[in-house]
Amino acid sequence: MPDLHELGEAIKRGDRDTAAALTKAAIETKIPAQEILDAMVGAMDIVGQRFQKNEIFVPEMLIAARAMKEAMGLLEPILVEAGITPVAKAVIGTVEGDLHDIGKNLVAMMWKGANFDVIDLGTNVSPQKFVDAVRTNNAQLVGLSALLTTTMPAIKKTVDAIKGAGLDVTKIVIGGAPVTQEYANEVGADGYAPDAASAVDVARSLL
Ligand code: B1M
Repeated sequence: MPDLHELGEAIKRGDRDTAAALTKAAIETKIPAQEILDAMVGAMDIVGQRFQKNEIFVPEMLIAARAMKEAMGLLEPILVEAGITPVAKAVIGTVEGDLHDIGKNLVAMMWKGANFDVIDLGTNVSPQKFVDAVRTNNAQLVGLSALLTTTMPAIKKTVDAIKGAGLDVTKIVIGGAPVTQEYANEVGADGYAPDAASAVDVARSLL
């Protein structure tokens, strides 16, 4: 009988091969998809908490997220079959003029780890492209990342464009090195997260 605790441990230490093998075995032995998913999401929650406490750093979080991604790839068809849907649909991107994507990718991975369906628009994303993606995908959540003081105003433009398009039900979370809670308040964003792990907590609290 495959051990879901071991699956969680493999994800936490970023052991992709073991995570994939245990996921396959769990699927083959007909462990309910929801139980497998809960073990994975629980493991990523712990990874996030360790990151927040500075017990682990970006590289460890990245390899854990990659192991999670690999295992999720195997589980996804089973979740679809079982009618288990992601808890939310999220659109994420780095704002216009900004090419930094490492932090944004980390947030996208952690959101996927929390069982959000994430549409990643990449970098240098215009306000209109965010609006179009939110509308097309009926997204409940938007993540805006900015790493430059010179691109912070693009956060405000994007928030204004999304709210101005009548998409007020969509919650907007912002982050990035120069971004603060005060700035989030000033531009009317719904939430601010200082790091990728907190971005999960903030998103869950808004949804
Ligand atoms: Co650039 N860069 N860069 N850069 N770069 C910084 C940001 C800078 C601080 C370096 C410095 O001068 N000390 C500085 C910005 C200064 C400022 O504006 N205050 C800077 C500059 C000036 C520039 C250029 C203008 C340089 C030039 O060409 N003259 C240029 C701009 C290009 C552009 O975007 N138009 C530029 C270019 C680049 C590279 C392309 C070479 C490369 C980016 C590669 C890539 O991303 N694919 C790069 C890099 C790597 C950096 C540094 C070294 C590292 C950034 C990084 O990835 N950090 C950075 C200096 C530094 O931070 N030490 C620097 C790791 C990452 C995990 O952290 O992205 O902060 P971070 O994400 C964090 C949090 O911020 C948060 O979660 C993550 C952690 O969990 N977070 C969110 C991020 N997004 C979030 C979204 C959320 C929530 C949380 O919700 C949606």
